[in-house]
Amino acid sequence: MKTAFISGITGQDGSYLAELLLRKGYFVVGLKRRTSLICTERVNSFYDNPNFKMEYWDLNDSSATYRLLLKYEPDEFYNLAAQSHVRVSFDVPEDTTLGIVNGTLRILEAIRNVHPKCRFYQASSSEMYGDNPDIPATGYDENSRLMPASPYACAKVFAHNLVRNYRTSYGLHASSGILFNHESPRRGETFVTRKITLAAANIRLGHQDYIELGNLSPKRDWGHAKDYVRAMWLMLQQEVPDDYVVATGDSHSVKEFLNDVWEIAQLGIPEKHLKINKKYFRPHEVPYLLGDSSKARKILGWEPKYNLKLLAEDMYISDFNHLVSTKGWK
Ligand code: NAP
Ligand code: G4F
Repeated sequence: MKTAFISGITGQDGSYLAELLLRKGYFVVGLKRRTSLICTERVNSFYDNPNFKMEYWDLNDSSATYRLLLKYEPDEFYNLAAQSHVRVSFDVPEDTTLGIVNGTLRILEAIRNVHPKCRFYQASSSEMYGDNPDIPATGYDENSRLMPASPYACAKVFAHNLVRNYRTSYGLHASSGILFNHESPRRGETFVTRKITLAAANIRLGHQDYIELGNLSPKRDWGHAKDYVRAMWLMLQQEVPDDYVVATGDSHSVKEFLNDVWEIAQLGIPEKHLKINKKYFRPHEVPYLLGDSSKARKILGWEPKYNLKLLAEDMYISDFNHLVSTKGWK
């Protein structure tokens, strides 16, 4: 039986990846930082699975990384932990950057020193392309120039480079997935897609009057997290480690996503329930993201199953049903 470590187990991707690996017969060790509330909502569905174990760990603690690597000798390590909110990274730049940069370095060093057979996955991000004005018509690929536009993205570029450096210098099986935005019903409530689907469900049920948003023009290549965790696993099954872009190849503005959700919720025009609030604008915006995942499609055989419409429906229906069942609203 293979053993996999997942840091960021309580996050959106960590929970979907754990479910995938458990279905594939892995023993999964979920690495969780200490929080004042236990916050295990996303892992409750598999918490009692005998092939799952949760361990306390933190990006800022090397000793825990060494101790757990020696205890479990995992085959694979998926590093998904991060302060992952771009806007928040402008407010807490040190915490965001130190966690992503030093946290990734700590894991790579520990693997190199005590368990070099362990395969490593790094959660790199399309945010690394930033405001690069030279977007190829088919989208950014693995060789496109990185021009990060936030503390979060700068840190992800540093960690991304570290992974390539450790792969070359020490022969580690270390790969980075440059994942474009991916969403789901488990998406954090302050990311724009989830904020929109949750607001639509609340408005539809008569418990919210309007939604406050920031800049509606930026375009994103949005996919479904369930599709994207499959790509992570595929990367670590390859004989040769490498970096891969994972994206749908389709980009839409925040306004288009808002329109789609309002249509699904049958709420009429969004302007009836919309207020623009400057506080949600960023000091430095990433205007347009489109990914070219030809390499992942060719080498990993990866294909997304969800398009934007299916994604929006899945998120809205889940939010609507959850409000009805937990609050008793009709
Ligand atoms: P998420 O829902 O925000 O989850 C982040 C996870 O990291 C949570 O489990 C969080 O724990 C944990 N974490 C944060 N700081 C930590 C620390 N100091 N020590 C240990 N754990 C810590 O993010 P996600 O959407 O699942 O994304 C997973 C990874 O992919 C992240 O690295 C993100 O930057 C990257 N990424 C995401 C996307 C996307 O569109 N979703 C795209 C590209 C890359 P708590 O639950 O305690 O907060
Ligand atoms: O949903 P967002 O906060 O996601 P963002 O900034 O693209 O970052 C996400 O995707 C990255 C991959 O490219 C990940 F690396 C990162 O960890 C994260 O998962 O914002 C999307 C867009 C932005 O242009 C933002 O300015 O939506 C715009 N927006 C407009 N109003 C808003 C809002 N974003 C948020 N969060 N909240 C708003 O009210």
